[in-house]
Amino acid sequence: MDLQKLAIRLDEAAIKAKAIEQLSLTNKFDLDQAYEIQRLAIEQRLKRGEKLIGLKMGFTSVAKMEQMGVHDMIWGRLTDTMLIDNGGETSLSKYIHPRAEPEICFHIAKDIHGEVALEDLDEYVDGIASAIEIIDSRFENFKFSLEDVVADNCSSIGLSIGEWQVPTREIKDLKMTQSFNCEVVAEGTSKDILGDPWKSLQAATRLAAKYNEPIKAGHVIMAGAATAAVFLKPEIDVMATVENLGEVRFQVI
Ligand code: OOG
Ligand code: MG
Repeated sequence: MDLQKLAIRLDEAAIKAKAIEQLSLTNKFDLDQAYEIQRLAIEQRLKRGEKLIGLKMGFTSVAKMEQMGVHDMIWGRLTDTMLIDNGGETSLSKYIHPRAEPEICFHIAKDIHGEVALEDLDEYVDGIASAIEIIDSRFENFKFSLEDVVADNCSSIGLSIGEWQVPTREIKDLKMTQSFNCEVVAEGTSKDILGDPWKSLQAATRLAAKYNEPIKAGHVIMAGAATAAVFLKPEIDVMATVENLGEVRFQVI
């Protein structure tokens, strides 16, 4: 099977903001091949001059796994063109069927070589912030298998990060809220991210080591959503608040 061809199909679907049929309906590929398709698709972005800014974890909460019908943790890559300024705006025309979800994001202080144990992570983190992720599956009806969504870079398309706060381990049970035009549309607790979002960062170090993807100083790691994601609508103010970590917002135009 031509993994490069599948990678290009996904990359073009993202550029054109046009959904395609699930790859797994007509192609048989396993999880490792799915990660290779993801790597090749990101390579297309890097060739166009985009810069890798970090990684995202996905399906680190039961709410997300249940919403999407998938039952394993996944990870994807983030690039600079996915960033939306805190307080900035984003146009719906860039997306297929975008959804937003409140998250917690880690800022990496120094290069990570290999898996790091949960208790040893502190020296690698110099900031924690509230964040919003926009996901936009390239597949019709937002439907996919685990392999499909991994190949599709875990539906990544956008993220906005709030002000960096001094790192603390006390983020195990923080209220997380997302609102559209001040109306709450999703609510949860950071406890639902693997019981502790730091565990998501730990998993990121394990998976990055396994797949030979370096985590570098300055990178950001998104820990994954605690709640189901909500479809964006035109002309809304999207805001996420994480208790103690502050808020982050952008305008949809
Ligand atoms: C896949 C991305 C999952 C998360 O935070 O769990 C994810 C999807 O839901 O389309 O980003
Ligand atoms: Mg997410």
